[in-house]
Amino acid sequence: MDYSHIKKPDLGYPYEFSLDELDAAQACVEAHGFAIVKDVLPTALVEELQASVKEVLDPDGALGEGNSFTHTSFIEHSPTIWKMLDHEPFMKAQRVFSQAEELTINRSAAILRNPGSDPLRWHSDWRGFSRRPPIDAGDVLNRGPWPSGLWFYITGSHPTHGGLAVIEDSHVEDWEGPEGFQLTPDRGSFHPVGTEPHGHIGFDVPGLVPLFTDPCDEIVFADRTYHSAFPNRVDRVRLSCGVGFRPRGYPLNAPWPLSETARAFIKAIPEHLKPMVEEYVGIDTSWRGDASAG
Ligand SMILES: O=C(O)CCC(=O)C(=O)O
Repeated sequence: MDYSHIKKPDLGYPYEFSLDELDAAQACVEAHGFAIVKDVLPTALVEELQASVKEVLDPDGALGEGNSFTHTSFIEHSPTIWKMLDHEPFMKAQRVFSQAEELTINRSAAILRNPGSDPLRWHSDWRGFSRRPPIDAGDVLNRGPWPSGLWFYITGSHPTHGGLAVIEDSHVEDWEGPEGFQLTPDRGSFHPVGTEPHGHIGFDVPGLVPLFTDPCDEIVFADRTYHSAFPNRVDRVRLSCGVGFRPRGYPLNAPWPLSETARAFIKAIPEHLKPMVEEYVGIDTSWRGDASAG
Protein backbone atom coordinates (compact mmCIF):
# COMPACT_ATOMS: atom_id res chain seq x y z
CA MET A 1 0.00 0.00 0.00
CA ASP A 2 1.32 3.42 -0.97
CA TYR A 3 0.55 6.35 1.30
CA SER A 4 2.04 9.13 -0.85
CA HIS A 5 -1.46 10.47 -1.57
CA ILE A 6 -1.97 11.40 2.08
CA LYS A 7 -1.66 15.14 2.63
CA LYS A 8 -1.31 17.24 5.73
CA PRO A 9 -4.89 17.70 6.97
CA ASP A 10 -6.64 20.94 7.83
CA LEU A 11 -8.34 20.05 11.09
CA GLY A 12 -9.98 23.42 11.64
CA TYR A 13 -7.76 24.14 14.65
CA PRO A 14 -4.01 24.82 14.90
CA TYR A 15 -1.90 21.90 16.08
CA GLU A 16 1.59 23.12 15.06
CA PHE A 17 3.21 25.62 17.37
CA SER A 18 6.49 27.46 17.87
CA LEU A 19 8.55 27.47 21.07
CA ASP A 20 6.91 30.84 21.84
CA GLU A 21 3.49 29.20 21.92
CA LEU A 22 3.95 26.44 24.48
CA ASP A 23 0.80 27.23 26.46
CA ALA A 24 -1.25 27.03 23.25
CA ALA A 25 0.47 23.73 22.40
CA GLN A 26 -0.39 22.34 25.84
CA ALA A 27 -4.00 23.56 25.42
CA CYS A 28 -4.12 21.63 22.12
CA VAL A 29 -2.80 18.47 23.84
CA GLU A 30 -5.51 18.88 26.49
CA ALA A 31 -8.25 19.55 23.92
CA HIS A 32 -7.28 17.12 21.14
CA GLY A 33 -4.67 14.78 22.61
CA PHE A 34 -1.64 15.87 20.56
CA ALA A 35 0.45 18.79 19.24
CA ILE A 36 3.61 19.48 17.27
CA VAL A 37 6.23 22.02 18.36
CA LYS A 38 8.47 23.21 15.52
CA ASP A 39 12.25 23.58 15.75
CA VAL A 40 12.78 22.47 19.34
CA LEU A 41 16.26 21.03 18.79
CA PRO A 42 19.20 22.52 16.88
CA THR A 43 20.10 20.77 13.61
CA ALA A 44 23.60 19.89 14.85
CA LEU A 45 22.18 18.01 17.85
CA VAL A 46 19.66 16.20 15.64
CA GLU A 47 22.51 15.04 13.41
CA GLU A 48 24.36 13.76 16.47
CA LEU A 49 21.20 11.97 17.63
CA GLN A 50 20.81 10.30 14.23
CA ALA A 51 24.34 8.92 14.51
CA SER A 52 23.79 7.84 18.13
CA VAL A 53 20.54 5.96 17.41
CA LYS A 54 22.26 4.07 14.60
CA GLU A 55 25.32 3.38 16.75
CA VAL A 56 23.33 2.10 19.77
CA LEU A 57 20.60 0.17 17.91
CA ASP A 58 22.35 -1.23 14.87
CA PRO A 59 26.10 -0.56 15.08
CA ASP A 60 27.01 -2.99 12.30
CA GLY A 61 24.04 -2.22 10.04
CA ALA A 62 23.08 -5.87 10.44
CA LEU A 63 19.36 -5.38 11.20
CA GLY A 64 18.44 -5.82 7.60
CA GLU A 65 15.77 -4.64 5.17
CA GLY A 66 12.20 -4.73 6.48
CA ASN A 67 13.16 -4.87 10.15
CA SER A 68 12.69 -2.45 12.98
CA PHE A 69 14.15 -2.29 16.47
CA THR A 70 13.05 -0.46 19.62
CA HIS A 71 15.50 0.30 22.44
CA THR A 72 13.66 0.87 25.74
CA SER A 73 16.51 2.33 27.81
CA PHE A 74 18.22 4.47 25.17
CA ILE A 75 19.24 7.24 27.57
CA GLU A 76 21.41 4.77 29.52
CA HIS A 77 23.44 4.09 26.38
CA SER A 78 23.53 7.43 24.58
CA PRO A 79 25.38 10.35 26.20
CA THR A 80 24.30 12.27 23.09
CA ILE A 81 20.66 12.36 24.21
CA TRP A 82 21.79 13.80 27.58
CA LYS A 83 22.54 16.98 25.61
CA MET A 84 18.79 17.46 25.22
CA LEU A 85 18.57 17.85 29.02
CA ASP A 86 20.99 20.78 28.73
CA HIS A 87 19.04 22.46 25.95
CA GLU A 88 16.86 24.93 27.85
CA PRO A 89 14.24 25.48 25.09
CA PHE A 90 13.62 21.71 25.13
CA MET A 91 13.47 21.52 28.93
CA LYS A 92 11.16 24.54 29.15
CA ALA A 93 8.74 22.78 26.79
CA GLN A 94 8.85 19.54 28.80
CA ARG A 95 8.03 21.42 32.00
CA VAL A 96 4.93 22.78 30.29
CA PHE A 97 3.87 19.40 28.85
CA SER A 98 4.56 17.50 32.07
CA GLN A 99 2.88 20.30 34.09
CA ALA A 100 5.66 20.42 36.66
CA GLU A 101 8.68 22.62 37.42
CA GLU A 102 10.81 19.74 38.75
CA LEU A 103 11.11 16.72 36.47
CA THR A 104 12.39 13.18 36.76
CA ILE A 105 13.29 11.07 33.76
CA ASN A 106 10.53 8.46 33.52
CA ARG A 107 11.69 6.46 30.50
CA SER A 108 13.37 6.80 27.13
CA ALA A 109 13.36 5.04 23.81
CA ALA A 110 14.80 5.02 20.33
CA ILE A 111 13.38 3.25 17.30
CA LEU A 112 15.02 2.36 14.01
CA ARG A 113 12.73 1.31 11.14
CA ASN A 114 14.48 0.10 8.05
CA PRO A 115 13.01 0.46 4.53
CA GLY A 116 10.23 -2.11 4.13
CA SER A 117 9.35 -2.24 7.83
CA ASP A 118 5.70 -2.93 8.66
CA PRO A 119 2.99 -0.62 9.95
CA LEU A 120 2.27 -0.61 13.66
CA ARG A 121 -0.88 -1.77 15.43
CA TRP A 122 -3.05 1.05 16.77
CA HIS A 123 -2.60 1.33 20.50
CA SER A 124 -2.64 3.52 23.56
CA ASP A 125 0.45 3.45 25.78
CA TRP A 126 -1.78 4.05 28.84
CA ARG A 127 -1.72 1.11 31.24
CA GLY A 128 -4.22 2.32 33.80
CA PHE A 129 -7.37 0.98 32.14
CA SER A 130 -7.19 -2.01 34.46
CA ARG A 131 -6.88 -1.54 38.20
CA ARG A 132 -4.98 -4.81 38.63
CA PRO A 133 -1.58 -4.67 40.32
CA PRO A 134 1.21 -4.14 37.77
CA ILE A 135 2.19 -7.20 35.79
CA ASP A 136 4.99 -5.66 33.73
CA ALA A 137 7.19 -2.57 33.40
CA GLY A 138 4.66 -0.72 31.22
CA ASP A 139 2.10 -1.03 34.03
CA VAL A 140 4.52 0.66 36.41
CA LEU A 141 5.80 3.43 34.14
CA ASN A 142 2.67 4.28 32.12
CA ARG A 143 -0.06 4.83 34.68
CA GLY A 144 0.55 8.48 35.50
CA PRO A 145 -1.00 11.63 34.00
CA TRP A 146 2.17 12.74 32.17
CA PRO A 147 2.33 12.80 28.36
CA SER A 148 3.17 9.46 26.82
CA GLY A 149 4.66 10.79 23.60
CA LEU A 150 7.48 13.32 23.63
CA TRP A 151 9.01 12.14 20.39
CA PHE A 152 11.49 13.39 17.87
CA TYR A 153 11.24 11.74 14.46
CA ILE A 154 14.80 12.73 13.70
CA THR A 155 14.55 11.73 10.05
CA GLY A 156 11.11 13.40 9.82
CA SER A 157 7.59 12.01 10.17
CA HIS A 158 5.76 11.36 6.90
CA PRO A 159 3.13 8.77 5.89
CA THR A 160 5.48 7.24 3.29
CA HIS A 161 8.38 7.01 5.75
CA GLY A 162 7.08 5.20 8.83
CA GLY A 163 5.64 8.43 10.23
CA LEU A 164 3.39 8.69 13.24
CA ALA A 165 -0.41 8.91 13.10
CA VAL A 166 -2.68 9.75 16.01
CA ILE A 167 -6.44 9.78 16.48
CA GLU A 168 -7.65 13.21 17.43
CA ASP A 169 -9.70 13.45 20.64
CA SER A 170 -8.92 9.82 21.57
CA HIS A 171 -7.23 10.83 24.84
CA VAL A 172 -10.38 11.36 26.90
CA GLU A 173 -11.37 8.95 29.64
CA ASP A 174 -14.66 7.80 28.15
CA TRP A 175 -13.47 7.45 24.51
CA GLU A 176 -15.23 4.49 22.91
CA GLY A 177 -13.19 4.00 19.75
CA PRO A 178 -13.48 5.43 16.22
CA GLU A 179 -16.80 5.21 14.39
CA GLY A 180 -17.24 1.68 13.00
CA PHE A 181 -14.72 0.25 15.47
CA GLN A 182 -14.89 -1.02 19.03
CA LEU A 183 -12.25 -1.13 21.73
CA THR A 184 -10.49 -4.42 22.46
CA PRO A 185 -11.48 -5.89 25.87
CA ASP A 186 -8.35 -4.43 27.54
CA ARG A 187 -9.03 -1.04 25.81
CA GLY A 188 -5.44 -1.00 24.60
CA SER A 189 -6.47 -1.01 20.92
CA PHE A 190 -9.57 -1.28 18.70
CA HIS A 191 -10.92 -3.39 15.84
CA PRO A 192 -13.73 -3.11 13.27
CA VAL A 193 -17.14 -3.80 14.84
CA GLY A 194 -18.08 -7.46 14.43
CA THR A 195 -14.53 -8.77 13.91
CA GLU A 196 -12.18 -10.67 16.22
CA PRO A 197 -10.77 -8.39 18.94
CA HIS A 198 -7.27 -8.05 17.50
CA GLY A 199 -5.64 -4.62 17.53
CA HIS A 200 -6.24 -2.93 14.19
CA ILE A 201 -3.48 -2.33 11.65
CA GLY A 202 -4.50 0.06 8.86
CA PHE A 203 -5.06 3.68 8.04
CA ASP A 204 -8.76 3.65 7.24
CA VAL A 205 -9.71 4.99 10.64
CA PRO A 206 -12.02 7.98 11.29
CA GLY A 207 -10.24 10.72 13.22
CA LEU A 208 -6.79 9.65 11.99
CA VAL A 209 -4.29 12.52 11.81
CA PRO A 210 -1.09 11.74 9.87
CA LEU A 211 1.74 13.77 11.40
CA PHE A 212 4.17 15.59 9.12
CA THR A 213 7.26 16.82 10.94
CA ASP A 214 10.81 17.92 10.24
CA PRO A 215 13.70 16.33 12.16
CA CYS A 216 14.01 19.15 14.75
CA ASP A 217 10.29 19.14 15.64
CA GLU A 218 8.78 17.55 18.74
CA ILE A 219 5.61 15.46 18.65
CA VAL A 220 3.65 15.49 21.89
CA PHE A 221 0.73 13.28 22.73
CA ALA A 222 -1.24 12.66 25.88
CA ASP A 223 -1.05 9.63 28.17
CA ARG A 224 -4.00 7.85 26.53
CA THR A 225 -3.85 9.06 22.91
CA TYR A 226 -4.21 6.19 20.40
CA HIS A 227 -1.45 6.10 17.81
CA SER A 228 0.13 4.01 15.09
CA ALA A 229 3.04 4.27 12.67
CA PHE A 230 2.88 3.95 8.89
CA PRO A 231 5.12 1.38 7.20
CA ASN A 232 8.46 2.63 5.92
CA ARG A 233 8.09 2.56 2.14
CA VAL A 234 10.99 4.80 1.13
CA ASP A 235 14.58 3.85 0.69
CA ARG A 236 15.89 5.57 3.82
CA VAL A 237 15.98 4.43 7.42
CA ARG A 238 13.49 6.08 9.79
CA LEU A 239 14.89 7.05 13.16
CA SER A 240 13.15 8.38 16.25
CA CYS A 241 13.97 8.92 19.89
CA GLY A 242 12.47 10.50 22.97
CA VAL A 243 12.76 11.08 26.69
CA GLY A 244 9.63 10.96 28.84
CA PHE A 245 9.39 12.75 32.16
CA ARG A 246 7.22 12.57 35.25
CA PRO A 247 6.89 15.20 37.97
CA ARG A 248 9.57 14.80 40.64
CA GLY A 249 8.20 13.35 43.88
CA TYR A 250 5.64 11.12 42.18
CA PRO A 251 5.62 7.80 44.07
CA LEU A 252 6.33 5.06 41.56
CA ASN A 253 7.58 2.15 43.73
CA ALA A 254 9.24 0.27 40.90
CA PRO A 255 9.48 -3.39 41.95
CA TRP A 256 12.74 -4.13 40.11
CA PRO A 257 16.27 -3.22 41.21
CA LEU A 258 18.25 -0.67 39.19
CA SER A 259 20.14 -2.47 36.45
CA GLU A 260 23.88 -2.13 36.04
CA THR A 261 23.46 0.16 33.03
CA ALA A 262 20.94 2.32 34.91
CA ARG A 263 23.37 2.68 37.81
CA ALA A 264 26.23 3.53 35.45
CA PHE A 265 24.04 6.14 33.73
CA ILE A 266 23.09 7.79 37.04
CA LYS A 267 26.74 7.88 38.06
CA ALA A 268 28.02 9.24 34.75
CA ILE A 269 25.48 11.99 34.09
CA PRO A 270 26.94 15.46 34.82
CA GLU A 271 26.41 16.76 38.37
CA HIS A 272 24.05 19.60 37.39
CA LEU A 273 21.67 17.10 35.73
CA LYS A 274 21.63 14.69 38.71
CA PRO A 275 18.34 16.01 40.20
CA MET A 276 16.60 14.61 37.10
CA VAL A 277 17.88 11.08 37.81
CA GLU A 278 17.59 10.90 41.62
CA GLU A 279 14.23 9.14 41.24
CA TYR A 280 15.03 7.38 37.96
CA VAL A 281 14.05 3.70 38.23
CA GLY A 282 15.21 2.44 34.83
CA ILE A 283 13.21 -0.35 33.26
CA ASP A 284 13.24 -4.12 33.50
CA THR A 285 11.26 -5.40 30.53
CA SER A 286 11.55 -8.98 31.84
CA TRP A 287 9.95 -8.18 35.23
CA ARG A 288 6.54 -9.83 35.78
CA GLY A 289 4.20 -9.16 38.72
CA ASP A 290 2.38 -11.95 40.59
CA ALA A 291 -0.93 -11.20 38.87
CA SER A 292 0.61 -12.19 35.50
CA ALA A 293 0.70 -15.87 36.54
CA GLY A 294 -3.09 -16.33 36.78
O1 LIG B 1 7.35 3.25 15.75
C1 LIG B 1 6.76 4.29 15.92
O2 LIG B 1 6.93 5.25 15.21
C2 LIG B 1 5.75 4.44 17.03
C3 LIG B 1 6.20 3.85 18.32
C4 LIG B 1 5.08 3.71 19.29
O3 LIG B 1 3.96 3.88 19.00
C5 LIG B 1 5.34 3.35 20.65
O4 LIG B 1 6.52 3.08 20.98
O5 LIG B 1 4.39 3.30 21.45
